[in-house]
Amino acid sequence: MLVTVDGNGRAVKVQGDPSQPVTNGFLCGKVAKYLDRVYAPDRILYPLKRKAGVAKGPLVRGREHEAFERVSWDEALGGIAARLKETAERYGPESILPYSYAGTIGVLGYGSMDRRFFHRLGGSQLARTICAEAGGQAWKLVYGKKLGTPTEDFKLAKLIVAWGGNIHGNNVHLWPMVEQARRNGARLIVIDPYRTRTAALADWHIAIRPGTDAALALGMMNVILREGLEDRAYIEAMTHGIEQLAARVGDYTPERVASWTGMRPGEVEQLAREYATTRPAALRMNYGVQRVENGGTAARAIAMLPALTGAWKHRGGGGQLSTSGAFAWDANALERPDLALRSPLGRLARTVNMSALGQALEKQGTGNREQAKEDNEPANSGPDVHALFVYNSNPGAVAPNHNAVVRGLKRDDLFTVVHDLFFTDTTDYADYILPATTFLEHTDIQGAYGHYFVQLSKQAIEPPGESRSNVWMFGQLAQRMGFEEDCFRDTPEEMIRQALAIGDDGHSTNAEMEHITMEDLEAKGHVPLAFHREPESKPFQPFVSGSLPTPSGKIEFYSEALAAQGLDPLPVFVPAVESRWSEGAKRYPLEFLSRKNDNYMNSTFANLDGHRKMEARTSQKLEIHPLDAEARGINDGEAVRVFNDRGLIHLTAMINGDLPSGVVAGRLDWAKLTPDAVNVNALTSERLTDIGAGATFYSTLVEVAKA
Ligand SMILES: Nc1nc2c(c(=O)[nH]1)N[C@H]1C(S)=C(S)[C@@H](COP(=O)(O)OP(=O)(O)OC[C@H]3O[C@@H](n4cnc5c(=O)[nH]c(N)nc54)[C@H](O)[C@@H]3O)O[C@H]1N2
Ligand SMILES: Nc1nc2c(c(=O)[nH]1)N[C@H]1C(S)=C(S)[C@@H](COP(=O)(O)OP(=O)(O)OC[C@H]3O[C@@H](n4cnc5c(=O)[nH]c(N)nc54)[C@H](O)[C@@H]3O)O[C@H]1N2
Ligand SMILES: [Mo]
Repeated sequence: MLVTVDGNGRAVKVQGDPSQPVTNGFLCGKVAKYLDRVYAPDRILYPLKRKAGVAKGPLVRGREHEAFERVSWDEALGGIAARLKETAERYGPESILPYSYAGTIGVLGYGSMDRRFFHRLGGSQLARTICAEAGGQAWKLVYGKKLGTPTEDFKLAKLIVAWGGNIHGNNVHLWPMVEQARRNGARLIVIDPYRTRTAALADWHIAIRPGTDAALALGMMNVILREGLEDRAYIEAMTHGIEQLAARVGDYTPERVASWTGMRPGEVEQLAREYATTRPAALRMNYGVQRVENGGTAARAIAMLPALTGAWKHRGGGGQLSTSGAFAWDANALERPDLALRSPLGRLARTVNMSALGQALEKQGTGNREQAKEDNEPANSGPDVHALFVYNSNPGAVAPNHNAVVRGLKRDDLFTVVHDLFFTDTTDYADYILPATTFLEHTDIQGAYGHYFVQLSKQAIEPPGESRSNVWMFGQLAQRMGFEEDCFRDTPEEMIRQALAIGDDGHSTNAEMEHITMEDLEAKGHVPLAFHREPESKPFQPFVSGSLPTPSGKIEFYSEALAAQGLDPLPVFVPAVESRWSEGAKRYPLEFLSRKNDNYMNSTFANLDGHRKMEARTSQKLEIHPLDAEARGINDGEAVRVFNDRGLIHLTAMINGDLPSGVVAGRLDWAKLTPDAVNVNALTSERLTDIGAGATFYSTLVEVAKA
């Protein structure tokens, strides 16, 4: 992104960088309006401290200031350090829980000074599972590494399957490649229960029932093997476990698969044949598919398809879930886990699962599955959480089981610090609020999960007011805590050099980054990884030869590693505990999709009027199939109650015949911007995915009634 700054140091324009081969000079609709966010009149510009006696809970928008008093950074850092020290002494340092996710995904902003700080303190570690862990682990179980077809190569495909991914909404920079492929005759198939913008533009939209993807992938394998459409030579050379897999898929006949997915048996066959016989066939699997109880297995089964057909061999074919595995940052230098030895614990702290934040705050355990199995009850190793430090995330809006999270955040004995740019659903529960920067106001280095370029993100403008970056804030706080290690005084520029492991000759020593120097990055802004330097003469095609970083060195259809964990070594379809086939469906028969918005970034941007306008059509709506609406006497535009044992929200019915019957959909919004101050996550659960212990936002049963 290029930023134009005027003579007064004010950013006046943002635009895509035309020299970036993937983004090619265009920005998505929400980021094109980024200056609305940077210069929003309600940005938090100073540290704030909750006034004595003001209860924690949703504050009226625009009047949040009244609950807080302005304090200096000095006072805020001093007050926070004192309270953290006291908490650590009283309950043990593990009673302090950091809670963060991606922010704007800079390498430093995401995980560097903060990790150093919490390791040295002995604070709990956080398992960052809310987004991609199930699918990420699944992909790694099959291929050993999160790599995939280069985004630019999708334009060469003749078939593109978008599986559980909303390309046009969430991943719009891939869309021009899809369009180019289609101009050359490619077909686009979208597998998504919801008719997204992407699905509406597809040649074939398969509105699969939520959580049944593993069945569909196994059904496709059944047809492919039955009809001899697999690539035997590729399977021989590159994969492990075909015999076991072949035996397993025998159970998944098109008829049985159809009964789960809601497709016709002929459609399962058609999909399998089209996928296996079109070359190149590119699979854009995305994370939508793994936000269900069986989601790890679903992602794993889907990931196996290009291995079965040898699609990787054809340039433009193969697949992509994420490209993040290609970026070998020096994580030890950045995060300094060795500092844990110097903490009062003298070891790495226990881990708390962010997808079970409600449980952790309600003193019900850590969401740590392995522990839970051993104890045969909710795990609760270590102390209850007494201090919560939130940055780069808005758990008051995005975390599952919102009501449990809120009950926790309201606890009198919980001390909460939030570092953010706006008064969010989370700052309403903060003891201290610290003002954070946008990515225009700090320097960082970026990897990617959709391309293969290392990028330098240079500070363009001064931070407004007293807002400060994550790196600065945690460095300063460390000094207040009396942590004397030099690493807490590192500058962002030094940390970027550490991330790149710049050697004596000025070059990175990281894998695939050896050609990169700081000067080069400064000059160009973006530099491709080594294997992607000459895409035309030496195209990168992963998984076509050689040994892979899996236990067998091959692509794994059969996983000993899973077997060792007591899990099924082969993919299998298991209906979700919250699905139409379960006991719970008797009381809550509708499957609820609590979806993202095309014009927000999860909860980011939802507070900006311009962005809200773009989402007006579906905002605060409950999309429902005509049959399900009729059965409940609900008409379009009527107020409805959507509820289950965890919560209740009020929405407006919007009849949508494109949904599968039995499936309803709503959108993630800020809780405090709704009349009842609750959002869709009041309905979602803290149940975890089969692999990766991730959140299961799309396995949620509800009932709907007229309000
Ligand atoms: N505009 C916009 N872009 C974004 C984001 C945003 O909020 N807005 N968020 C960013 C983030 S954090 C992420 S992780 C990525 C995520 O991008 P995606 O991976 O695309 O993730 P989702 O939007 O969660 O889910 C994609 C689709 O999966 C569908 N889906 C739900 N359940 C199932 C199922 O059981 N099977 C199948 N096949 N499909 C299912 C949903 O209806 C949805 O349309 O997008 C990023 N980009
Ligand atoms: N129901 C439902 N819930 C979901 C999802 C869904 O599809 N449906 N999607 C899930 C997914 S995929 C994800 S990734 C999570 C994401 O959830 P979050 O990680 O909470 O993501 P955001 O909503 O973007 O909130 C990020 C917050 O960090 C702040 N921030 C941005 N940059 C910085 C920075 O540099 N420093 C600091 N201190 N703060 C910063 C922003 O202002 C914002 O308030 O939500 C999950 N929750
Ligand atoms: Mo995400």
